[in-house]
Amino acid sequence: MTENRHDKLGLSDQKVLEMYETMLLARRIDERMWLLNRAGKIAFVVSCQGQEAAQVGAAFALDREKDYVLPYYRDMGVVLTFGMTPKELMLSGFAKAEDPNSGSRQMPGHFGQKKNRIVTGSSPVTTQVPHAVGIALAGKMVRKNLVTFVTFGEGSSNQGDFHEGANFAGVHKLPVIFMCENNKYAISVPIEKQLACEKVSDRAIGYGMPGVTVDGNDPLDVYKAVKEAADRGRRGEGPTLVETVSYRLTPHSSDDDDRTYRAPDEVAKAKTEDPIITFGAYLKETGVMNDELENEINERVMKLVNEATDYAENAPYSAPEDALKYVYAETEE
Ligand SMILES: Cc1ncc(C[n+]2csc(CCOP(=O)(O)OP(=O)(O)O)c2C)c(N)n1
Ligand SMILES: [Mg+2]
Repeated sequence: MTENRHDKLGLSDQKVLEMYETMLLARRIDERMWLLNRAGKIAFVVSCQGQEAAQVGAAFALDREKDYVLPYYRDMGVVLTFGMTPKELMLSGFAKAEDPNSGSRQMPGHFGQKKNRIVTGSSPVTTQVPHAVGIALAGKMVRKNLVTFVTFGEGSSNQGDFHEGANFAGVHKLPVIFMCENNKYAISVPIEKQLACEKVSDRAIGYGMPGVTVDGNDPLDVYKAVKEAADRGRRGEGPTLVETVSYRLTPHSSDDDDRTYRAPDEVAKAKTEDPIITFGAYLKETGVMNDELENEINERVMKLVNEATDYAENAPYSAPEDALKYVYAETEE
């Protein structure tokens, strides 16, 4: 029998099943979006596939009532955990008026929802990092005891925004969790052409914070690291850099052909470590899930995905004149 690791982390069987269901939901929404894209129904997809364990494991370690998340475009697992619904994600995919992220102005993947403290990001990568640092500073000034959680790819860890944000957070001991989702590629550029140091987490020491690298295919490993980082932040001890190592299982986006820069057997090998499969196997080996429960979860997830697809496909587009809104304050005639 596989050792029960979640118990030791204070996670009940119910909680790890919720984690698994959220990971599966993210995966199935993403897969549906690809089908819709190839069918010509939605314009663009940028995937979470392969990173669900890192995203869901991390988000479960945060306080969903008060912490702020500043996700990057792949973080479907983070935003689902923080309360965005499959319908809302599909509305964004179909670019419909009711999309809460941007009212259909932004491309999918630009997550933002005030009521769930999901802070919207910009298309230039890594701009969310200094935003997270600023919100952590504000939270500290008003003594909210909140932490901010910001994610970015390993390629993005080369941007100035990361270094400036990390430095400021380190100097001022701000409660920020910097989580780098290392998926081994920045579009076509492999990791060895992106970094001269061995690990992204090696960069932490330069900013006076701890840096850890964990298995991004294991939601429990990620949960543990992010929980420790959140506790540290709330105790006033400052930021932490967490690097989760996984693999991007899809092309960079629906507009990319990854066969031009990586070998099919490399992708096939990564698929054997797919976190949906390995975490599902862990739950079975520890007796938390059986075939019957797995089928039940699958059916529940597919029902949500189907309902979300139908709802969003039939929802109205924005009125053309709506494009003129939210740039300047509106005045009375
Ligand atoms: C400042 C900036 N430069 C370039 C781009 C184009 N771009 C979008 S995603 C991306 C790759 C980012 O790689 P990584 O940070 O590893 O994230 P991943 O997509 O692998 O999750 C690039 C270069 C951009 N959006 N912003
Ligand atoms: Mg990457």
